[in-house]
Amino acid sequence: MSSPVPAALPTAELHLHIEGTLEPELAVELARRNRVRLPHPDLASLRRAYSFSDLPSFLDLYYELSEVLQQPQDFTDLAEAYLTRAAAQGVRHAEVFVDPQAHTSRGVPLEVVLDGLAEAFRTAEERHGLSARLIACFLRDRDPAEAEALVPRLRPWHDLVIGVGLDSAEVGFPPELFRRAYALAADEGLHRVAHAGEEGPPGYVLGALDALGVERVDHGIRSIEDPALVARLREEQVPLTVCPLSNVALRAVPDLAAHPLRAMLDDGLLVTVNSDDPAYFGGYLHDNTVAVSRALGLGAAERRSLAEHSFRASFLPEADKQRHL
Ligand code: ES4
Ligand code: ZN
Repeated sequence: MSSPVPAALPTAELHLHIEGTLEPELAVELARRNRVRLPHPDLASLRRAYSFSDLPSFLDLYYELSEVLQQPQDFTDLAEAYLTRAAAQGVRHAEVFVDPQAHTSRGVPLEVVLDGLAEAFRTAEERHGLSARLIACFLRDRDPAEAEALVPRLRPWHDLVIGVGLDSAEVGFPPELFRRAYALAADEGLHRVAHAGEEGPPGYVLGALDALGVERVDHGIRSIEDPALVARLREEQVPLTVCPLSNVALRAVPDLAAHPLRAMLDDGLLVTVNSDDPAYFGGYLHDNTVAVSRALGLGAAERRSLAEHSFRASFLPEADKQRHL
């Protein structure tokens, strides 16, 4: 007999790329609406393309499909679909990544992206009972000067965009390249996070902390290879946003049973569970929690800790955190 599926606890989602919520059905619909030719002629062949060997092989498809996003309404529809699904999986607060350069580099203006998303985020509280903000990520495999130029352009949206992040292909693009962009973001009063230690070595996590001054590390799973780093992450209670189904889909870990989440929890780290690119990796937030709990034998007490961690690790004002805890 299989054990019952545990109920979804109220949770904050802290590692979610809005472009990674583009379900194949919506991609096909937007391609038709915007007369964009997809390399995969139908839904069935598109679905077959969702099989990856590593981060770069995933990013090829992720950026290719992002091209169907053209008009403000496309970004609104994308965000509305995500917020609906997230609310159904217990998400009460979301700090959502967006990749502005993935759009501006192909001629879609920044205001199309941010105003389109803002439209959906504005009504998230009343429609879905969840608060949502954005974190604008720099693409680390592009010129750091582009990232530096993006920072002041975010000013008109500071109610919505509360921070900056760093994503895309990791290996070969160390955090130190973005020292100046992060210093500019800090001067603007923006929060700072970065992907580090997903495919890259523990030294990239150290670089994110020391060169970029990040308040939270995205993934960070390879930190466990460096005991001194683990001790520091525990002492400073640096949050790590872990994405189990993503790590398996991109082969950062061989399978969920080998995922370091339990070891990280047992080490006293402030880890949270998140969905990363749920349309590509097989599930939204609660799907991740259920799957990793089964594989690692996490019980109700551990799931409560994960949910509590998520609010502690969020950038919500202290009073709002307390309301959720
Ligand atoms: C990403 Cl899983 C992951 N890693 C790095 N960059 C990304 N962008 C979208 N998903
Ligand atoms: Zn990510």
